Amino acid sequence: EEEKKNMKRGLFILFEGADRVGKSTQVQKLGDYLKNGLQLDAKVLRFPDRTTPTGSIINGYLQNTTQLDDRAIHLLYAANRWEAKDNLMKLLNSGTSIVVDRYSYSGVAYTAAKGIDVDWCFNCEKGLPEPDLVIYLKMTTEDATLRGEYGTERYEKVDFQNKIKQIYEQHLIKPSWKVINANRDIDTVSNEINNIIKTEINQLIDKPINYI
Ligand code: T5A
Ligand code: NA
Repeated sequence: EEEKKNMKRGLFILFEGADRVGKSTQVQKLGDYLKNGLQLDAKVLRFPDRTTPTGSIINGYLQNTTQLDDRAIHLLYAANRWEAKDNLMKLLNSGTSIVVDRYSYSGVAYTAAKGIDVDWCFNCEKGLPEPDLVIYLKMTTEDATLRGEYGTERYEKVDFQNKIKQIYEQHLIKPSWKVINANRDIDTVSNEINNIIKTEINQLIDKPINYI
């Protein structure tokens, strides 16, 4: 049995992007690479976490069985992250890396795309742990709609997806984010991401955990 690398703290790697760009697929692949390729303790997480009480309201909203005011659902998404904060900190401080499927930036992009002020949207995210690395999967909405099961949940409409992309790309992406062309086969995208992690991992874990 190979010995796990002894990490001072875990790494927080986040995947963001509009619907159907391949986030969940790549989150799983990177989780496997961290565990089996780099021999790290790693865990995969997603937001919204639909298994908690706030998550169950969010799930009803996404499946169009519950109607909610735009700001009310926004605050529930944020609460769904705040209730996970202690667990995120525990994992990172105990040396477990986390690969996360959506987080605060999804929260801002999807609510701001409804016409709500970006700064208002960001306020309730302030104080949450900040990811060490954000991977933004980018492709056109037209190509994303060609992928499986598109169009069954609330937000999966072309015009709205284009607005979400616009918020991400004009307001949220920072120079430190890795913007990846997601319109390639799964392994090509995954290999590019693995190489980025392999190259940057040592400098990333030397930094303290920051907060949004
Ligand atoms: N939301 C979320 C908010 O409004 N506020 C918030 O604060 C948060 C956190 C649910 C919704 O909630 C919103 C955003 C969402 O609308 P979710 O549960 O993450 O969020 O959404 P899902 O429907 O699970 O996931 P997505 O639609 O975002 O899809 P992914 O994860 O980007 O894509 P994935 O990997 O599931 O792949 C989609 C399909 O494409 C194929 C896959 O096999 C799958 O069939 N695929 C590829 N095909 C070809 N080439 C590739 N490279 C492919 N990669 C994947
Ligand atoms: Na997903």
